[in-house]
Amino acid sequence: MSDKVALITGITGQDGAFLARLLLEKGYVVHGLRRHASMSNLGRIERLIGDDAELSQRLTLHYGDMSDAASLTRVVAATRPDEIYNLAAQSHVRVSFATPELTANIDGLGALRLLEAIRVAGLEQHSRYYQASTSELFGQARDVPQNENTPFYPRSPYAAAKLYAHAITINYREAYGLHASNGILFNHDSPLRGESFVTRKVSLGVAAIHLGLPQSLVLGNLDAQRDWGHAREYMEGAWRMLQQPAPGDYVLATGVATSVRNFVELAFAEVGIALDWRGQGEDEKGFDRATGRCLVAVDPACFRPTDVELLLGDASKARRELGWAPKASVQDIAAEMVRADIELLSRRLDPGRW
Ligand code: NDP
Ligand code: GDR
Repeated sequence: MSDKVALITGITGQDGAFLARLLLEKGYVVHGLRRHASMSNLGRIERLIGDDAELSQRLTLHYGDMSDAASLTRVVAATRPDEIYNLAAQSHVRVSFATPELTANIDGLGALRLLEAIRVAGLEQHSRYYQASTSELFGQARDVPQNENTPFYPRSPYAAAKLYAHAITINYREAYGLHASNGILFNHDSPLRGESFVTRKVSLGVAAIHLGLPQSLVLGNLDAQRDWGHAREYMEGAWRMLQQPAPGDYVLATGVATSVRNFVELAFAEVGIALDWRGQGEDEKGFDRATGRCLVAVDPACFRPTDVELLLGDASKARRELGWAPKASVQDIAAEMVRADIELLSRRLDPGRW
């Protein structure tokens, strides 16, 4: 068992919950940054850790915010972490077009504030730092598959903010000798995925339709292709980056691209529904082949001013240096998410049964 101390920002998010569980299972003492919310934002942590008293007793949450340098400085100085994982972000690409300044502040300057907190505490030679970098940096890149040498071409305020965080992480590594690594992670999902991301929107919609709720699925760009892996496996990769003798930047990806349309088909297949697609672009619709009922429609409001059409990663460096390889396929992930949402919605519909 480890006696290390870790600090996770974004611990209440999808990845934060998986990473916290992984580190606690390895024996770490885990500190997490949480922000105040008018409704509890601890659901994911409670789902993964809550019922395990042994793990919970080594987990402490601290109020703080990536926009508040003093709170970060205080938490870093008080906890003196061996490893710091910066997962906190306004992580929704479409929302970043509506809130570009906030996104730059949290996702870009937030990373800088955390890195400075490490310096202020004099921990440059002690703490190892992980930055949640993203395949969105590649954006419109012409080279496919994308790896650590592919030039960046950000296509959203989110990606531009993350580009700053990526660059400043490398600068602190080179300027101050900090063990700081960027994990350039392609999309990774799970039943804990936020409900406004496309995979979860689809799994919730399919579960609702399966349970007979009056629902159809309204989506945007069905042609976009993503390289979808499982969040639990990607957090294992993030941890491995910080166990290396030297810091570095690593792509984590499956090497398989799937269109949004195909993901929708996989999710419906889990409940035995086959789709027929008719129409094109904004008029495209998906019909239940057996009943003719319209189940999927396209709404221009779900499109982005600029989207990323194809992300497909080459994780050979992670495979070689970290011994990391993804196992879950996109089919596995779609099926797991749909099953989990059927259970979740069943419980909501009939709380007395549980
Ligand atoms: P989520 O959106 O699920 O979680 C984001 C986390 O950041 C939440 O804990 C949220 O808190 C927290 N947060 C947001 N704003 C602030 C703030 N101002 N101060 C402190 N905390 C804040 O994201 P994921 O778990 O999916 O992703 C984790 C990280 O990895 C993000 O940085 C994301 O951009 C990046 N990433 C994700 C990928 C993916 O496919 N999932 C791929 C590549 C990169 P709250 O719960 O209170 O909202
Ligand atoms: P992404 O994830 O932008 O890749 O960012 P998202 O699931 O939001 O979109 C993926 C693709 O699906 C298309 N799409 C829709 N997207 C959403 N959210 N809602 C819809 O209704 C819809 N219809 C079609 C999008 O246009 C897009 O092309 C995620 C986040 O986790 C980032 O934080 C992370 O950095 C990247 O993955 C890698």
